[in-house]
Amino acid sequence: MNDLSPERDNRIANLKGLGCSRKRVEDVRFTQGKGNYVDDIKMAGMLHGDFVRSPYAHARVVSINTDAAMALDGVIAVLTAKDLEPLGLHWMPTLAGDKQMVLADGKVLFQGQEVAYVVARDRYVAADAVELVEVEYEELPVLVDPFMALESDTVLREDLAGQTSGAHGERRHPNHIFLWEEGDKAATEAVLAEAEVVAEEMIYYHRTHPCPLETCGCVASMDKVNGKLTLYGTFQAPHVVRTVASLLSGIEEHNIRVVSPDIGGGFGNKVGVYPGYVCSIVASIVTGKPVKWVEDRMENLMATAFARDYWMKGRISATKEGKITGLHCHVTADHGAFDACADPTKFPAGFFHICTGSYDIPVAYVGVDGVYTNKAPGGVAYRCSFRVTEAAYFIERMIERLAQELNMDSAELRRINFIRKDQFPYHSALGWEYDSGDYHTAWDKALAAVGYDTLRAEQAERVEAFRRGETRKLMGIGLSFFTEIVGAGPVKNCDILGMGMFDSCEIRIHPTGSAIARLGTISQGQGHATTFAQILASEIGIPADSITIEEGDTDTAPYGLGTYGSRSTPVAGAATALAGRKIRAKAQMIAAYLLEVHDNDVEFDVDRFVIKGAPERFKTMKEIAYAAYNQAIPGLEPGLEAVSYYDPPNMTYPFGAYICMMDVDVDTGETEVRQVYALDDCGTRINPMVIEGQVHGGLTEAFAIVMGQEIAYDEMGNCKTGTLMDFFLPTAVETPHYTTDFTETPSPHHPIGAKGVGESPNVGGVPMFSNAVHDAFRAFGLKQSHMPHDHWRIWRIAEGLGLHG
Ligand code: MCN
Ligand code: CUM
Repeated sequence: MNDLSPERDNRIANLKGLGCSRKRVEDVRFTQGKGNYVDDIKMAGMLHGDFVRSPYAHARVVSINTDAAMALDGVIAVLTAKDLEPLGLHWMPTLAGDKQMVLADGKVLFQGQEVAYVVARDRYVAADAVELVEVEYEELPVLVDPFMALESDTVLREDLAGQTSGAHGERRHPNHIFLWEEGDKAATEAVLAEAEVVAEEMIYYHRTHPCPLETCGCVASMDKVNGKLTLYGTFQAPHVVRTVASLLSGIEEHNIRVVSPDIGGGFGNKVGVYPGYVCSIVASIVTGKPVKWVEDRMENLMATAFARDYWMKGRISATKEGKITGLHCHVTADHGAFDACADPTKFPAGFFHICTGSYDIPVAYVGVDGVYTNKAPGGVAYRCSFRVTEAAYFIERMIERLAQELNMDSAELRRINFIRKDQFPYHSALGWEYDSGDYHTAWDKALAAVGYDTLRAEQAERVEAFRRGETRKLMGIGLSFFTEIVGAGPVKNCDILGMGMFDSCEIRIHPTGSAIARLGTISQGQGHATTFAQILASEIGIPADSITIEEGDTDTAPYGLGTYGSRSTPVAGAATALAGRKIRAKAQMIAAYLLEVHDNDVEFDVDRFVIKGAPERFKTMKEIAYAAYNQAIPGLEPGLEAVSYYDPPNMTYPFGAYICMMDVDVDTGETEVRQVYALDDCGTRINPMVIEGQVHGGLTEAFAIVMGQEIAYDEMGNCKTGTLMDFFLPTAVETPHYTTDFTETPSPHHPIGAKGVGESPNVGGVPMFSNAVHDAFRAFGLKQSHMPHDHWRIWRIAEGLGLHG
């Protein structure tokens, strides 16, 4: 029999387990237009909701007249704050410990704010009725600049009048939300005061937006007979939505079913709770009919979770030889009208205090002031790992600035300051414990791969040629080395609205040896159905092709905190491996019984248990699965299933070395990215092809952010970038070509050594592209220019440096 069985290598290949570039199983339906997105959901008698939104950024709502709208044929209801108030639902809690208006209560605080909710027979009637709602506004002074907001007499949040403290401590001004500090301020100041060299810079990471192709939406369906509420929606964290919906509505949690169907990209935009969800639930409860709400593109860009908007003032010090001695950072964080950032509760600035980056910095301090302005709320979202993108941009710009002050090569400056391999686990000055890393190896590999010295020589020649008047194009080399922090998080210090940030996996093996596994996470395009089956395949010896992965239905999936912060692999992935090991432990007992030996006399081998020393005697997992259902095994229950809830002991710290080369036309401001090299280390790699796809996507988003994407406001608080005409979303035409590479430094605490990767390319990509632009002008003295580096702004840099003659 053994002779007929495939070779061990074939058996391993057959599993399509860890390390296999298995094709994405979900693409079969996606590429054929057979996905099932929220807007594909159609229910009998379904009604449609649409919002009346504020044209003003700050105004008092004098009156709302809904008569004409109600008179329109097909309009069922028009909800205003007055209707929600008796239910206590005209305001809702935010993830950041603040509260947010569901519908305008007395005034509006940003353009596009929800004022009234129209429910109608179809989407078209709803849109027409929105036009018929008459709202009288009285304009108020607008604050779009966070620095001015902190000086102004204009109070934005009248509901907080007189409250001198909020969810994160003291508020020193009516428009101030919190001051959050980490590190040793006095020691840092002392080091800076005595330093041989200091670089000082204000670095702005502009406001941008995740802009998933599918906008946010939901269908709420209240079954009044059975008292059950079903909510389909674009939720990155369906269980949390269920808990919040229960707490807000008073409906018991077992009577609420939240389903995230296919999601067309999340990127953090779909973590928060939006007024549309609350209004749709209320409308369904009131009408007894299913109610659908799906945003259009303008609504998505103008009113749902933005990203960044961090003003980061930095000072970094070093010895004359370039050894960094201290880092000081103060951030003015523009949170918009409500503090609706999606962060673990205890971290109002997310994990921004990873801003010491990949460097061994002995002493550091960071302080973040959160500020209210007349802009859309949200914050954090957009492939960010909770403000790590801001942190990485900050430190990687500061490194470049320091290199300038030292008149030193910035690749070398990085090298002499990297945390060394033997320093891991490394304790950073701002309180993190980096699990593992080997930065020097990654950096050397990257520099060699791009031919760094040759590039620098070419660049120097170009500068000379430019000075001689032989070319109008400069060349920038963009360097970036990042350390990510993903896998939130240990329950001891990470929670969302009080729910500890564990995650889960439940596995059920069927009698014929195939399986279903359900997880507390939810894919939005990351390929979980493909990759989680691979983890299991290697753990339990059942081919990935025989394992269904199901996520997103709270009636069936075990409780989990969802997918964001690249936490799925570090947390749910670990739960999957451990649930698999429970299956294997029981399978071992079954195998031993079948083989009539002691449990300890059998061992797992790829897809079977063999007798130690006699591998020709074995039971395959398929045979074991069947036995679990048809044999009476003394001391064992029938069946083969397991569940694991995993509380990670620490985050994981992926890292990477990114380098790009860019030509910059001094006269037109146009740029051309000639080469991008991205080396990622995300520990054990589950699916190299999926990882590459994640890196390509994240780099493209980074490219977009750096080269043109922004949510811009005028001084009246009008959002100037509410359409894809104005908001840069790169297509294949603009997107550069990427070369990816890797090193593999496993996480010591993760069951399979895997770290997250989904957000890394954005974290590392933004400093890379921006540093390239800055580097092109370094020879001419450019210190700092704010993103986005669109053609106009680059032209202005050249103009400012006197390069236009
Ligand atoms: N992976 C792997 N080996 C590793 C690490 C990850 O094969 N060592 C695989 C995973 O199995 C998974 C994918 O890479 O299929 C991403 O894993 P992970 O880094 O754990 O991230 P999450 O699954 O938690 O996804 C979240 C992350 C975030 S926070 C944003 S934002 C983002 C991103 O994923 N949004 C995305 N990538 C996205 N990709 C798509 N297509 N759509 C989005 O909305
Ligand atoms: Cu911050 S964007 Mo992702 O965490 O969903």
